Amino acid sequence: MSTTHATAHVVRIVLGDQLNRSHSWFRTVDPNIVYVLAEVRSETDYVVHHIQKVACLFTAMRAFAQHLSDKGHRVLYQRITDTGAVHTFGEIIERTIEELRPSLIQVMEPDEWRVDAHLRDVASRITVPLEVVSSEHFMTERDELHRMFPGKTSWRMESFYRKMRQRYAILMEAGEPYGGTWNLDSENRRPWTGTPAPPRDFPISNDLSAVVADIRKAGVTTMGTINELHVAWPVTREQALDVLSWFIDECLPHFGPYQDAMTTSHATLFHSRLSFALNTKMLHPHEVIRRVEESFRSSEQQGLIRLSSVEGFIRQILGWREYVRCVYWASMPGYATLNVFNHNAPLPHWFWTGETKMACVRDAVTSSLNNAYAHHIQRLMITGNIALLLGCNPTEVDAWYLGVYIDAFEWVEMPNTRGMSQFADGGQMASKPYVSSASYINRMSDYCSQCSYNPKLRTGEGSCPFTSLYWDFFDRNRTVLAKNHRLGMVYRTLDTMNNDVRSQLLQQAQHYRSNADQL
Ligand code: FAD
Ligand code: DLZ
Ligand code: SF4
Repeated sequence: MSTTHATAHVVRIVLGDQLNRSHSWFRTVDPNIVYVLAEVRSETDYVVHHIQKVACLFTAMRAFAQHLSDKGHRVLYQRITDTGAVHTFGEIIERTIEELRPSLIQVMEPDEWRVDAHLRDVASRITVPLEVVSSEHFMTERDELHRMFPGKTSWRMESFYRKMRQRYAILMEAGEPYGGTWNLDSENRRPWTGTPAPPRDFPISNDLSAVVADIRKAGVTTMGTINELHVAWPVTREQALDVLSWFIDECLPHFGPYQDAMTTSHATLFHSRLSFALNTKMLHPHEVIRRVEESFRSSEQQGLIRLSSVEGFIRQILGWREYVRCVYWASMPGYATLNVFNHNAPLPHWFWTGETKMACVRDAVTSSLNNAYAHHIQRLMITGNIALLLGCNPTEVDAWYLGVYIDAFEWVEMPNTRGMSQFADGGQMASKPYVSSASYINRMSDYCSQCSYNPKLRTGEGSCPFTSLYWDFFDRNRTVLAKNHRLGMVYRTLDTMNNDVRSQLLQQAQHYRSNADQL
C-alpha cells in the first residue's frame, strides 16, 4: 500500500464499517486524493468486543485498503501495532492534515451517533473544511421517519415496510403485494425437529492468525473465543457474494417456516449469516434483496422457494434493518438512556461464561461466545427475554450485545436491544414486551428436554425460571403496562389467579432474582 507523504488536495477517511467498493468515491482514480483507513483504540475500546469481531473487521479493512491500492488509488493505512500509531479518528485527521496538507477532508456519514459527534467536534477544531457525504449504502435517509410519518413520535415497522415495498417495487405486482398479502409472519413459526436437513457446508474459512497476533500484541481486551485458523465470516466482497449464493441455494427455501426455530444441534440453521457483510457495507441491501427476489421469481415455476421465505427474508432487510436505523437517528442521543422500568440489576456472570443450568440460555450464550453469533430469536426470546425478566440494567444489556456480536454496531444493536428486546423505550418500537414463559421456548426449541429445569413446573424445586419470572415481570411493572390493550389477557389471567398460586409464583421469582448468578 502506498504510504507516500507527497501532498494531496483531498483526504478521504474510510471508517471500518464503510467497505463499500461501489461507492462513487472509488469510480475514478485521482492522484490528488488520498484514502485513509486506520485501526484505532477509540474503536476497539469503546466496549469490550468479541475477538472474532475485531479480527474480522481489521482483516476486512486491510483487504479493502489493498483492493483500493490495487486499483491505483493512493491509500494510507494505520495498523494498530504501527510505531507512533494514534488512536482516535480526530488524531488521524490532524496527523493527515499535517503530513499531506490537503484543502479538504471528506468522510462518509458515520452510522453511530458517538462517531458522528466526534467528527463534528473535530470539524469545529481543524482549519481545513470537513465535508460529510452519503455512505450510499442505505435505502432510506437518516431522517426518513419524520418525512414518512410527519408529526408522529412512535412508528410501527409494518407501515414503514409497506411504504418501502411500494417505493422500491419489491415483491409487488400491479401496485399490490405479490400473492395478495404484505406480511406472511404467521407462516414463519415452525419448530425444527431434524427435517428438512440443515444447510450444507458454509463456504468460508479464513486463517486470521496474523491479525489476531496484532490484536493481542496491541493489548486490546476482547471477549469470546476464536479458532484463528478457521474463522467462518466473509472478509471480502467476493467472500460475501459466496455467502449470499450459499444462502440462496442452501437456506432460503426453508428460511421462512423455520425462522423462529431453535435447536442445540445447529447454531445458525437456515439463517443467512450476512449481517457482518451487510453492516460493513461489503454488500448492498438492495443487491441482496434483488438477488433473493430474482431467485424466487425464477424458481417460481418449480415452486422451490416459498413466498413466505422470500417475503420473510426481504422484510428483515428492507423492513427491520432500515427501520431500526431510522429509529436510531430519530431518537438519539436520548435513546441511550431510556429505562422505562427503572431496571438496575447487574447482568449475571453467566452472560460472560455460558455457565448456567438453563439449557436455552446456555446454548444461546455459548453460541454467542464461540461464534460471535446467535440468531434473531435466540437474541430476542432467550438472552433478551431472561435479561428483561431479571430486571437487568439496559445499559449493561446494550454493552453486552454491542460487544459480543460480529454484526453489532450501535445504530442496529441499540434499537433492537434497548427498544425491541428490553422495551426500555416504553413501546416506541414494540407494541408489547417480548417476554415469554417456558411454554413458548419449549414449543419452538429442543432445549427443555436437555435442561435441569422443568418447563411444566411453575414453582418449587426445579421449576423453570422463565415461568415465575414472567408473571413477576407483569406484576411488578403493572403501572407501565396495565393500560396496554395487547396485554389485557395477561393482566386478566394474573388478576383472576388464585391468591396462593400468585404469591407462590412471585416468591419463586423473587428467589430466582435474588440468586440470578446461580440460575
Ligand atoms: P438473517 O436471519 O438471515 O436475516 C437476514 C438479514 O436481515 C440480517 O443479516 C440483517 O441484516 C437483517 N435483519 C434481520 N433482523 C433484523 C433486525 N431486527 N434488525 C436489523 N436487521 C435485521 N442485527 C445486527 O445486524 N446487528 C446487531 O447488533 C443486532 N443486535 C440485535 C440485538 C437483539 C436483542 C436482537 C433481538 C436482534 C439484533 N439484531 C442485530 C437483528 C438480528 O438478530 C441479526 O441481524 C441477525 O441475527 C443476523 O444474522 P443473519 O445475518 O443470519 O440474519
Ligand atoms: C467496530 C470497529 C472496531 C473494533 N475497530 C475499528 C477501527 O479500528 N477502525 C475503524 O475505522 N473502525 C473500527 N470499527 C468500526 C467503527 O466503530 C465504526 O465505523 C463506527 O462506529 C461507525 O459506525
Ligand atoms: Fe429454558 Fe426453562 Fe426450557 Fe430450561 S426449562 S430450557 S430454562 S425454558
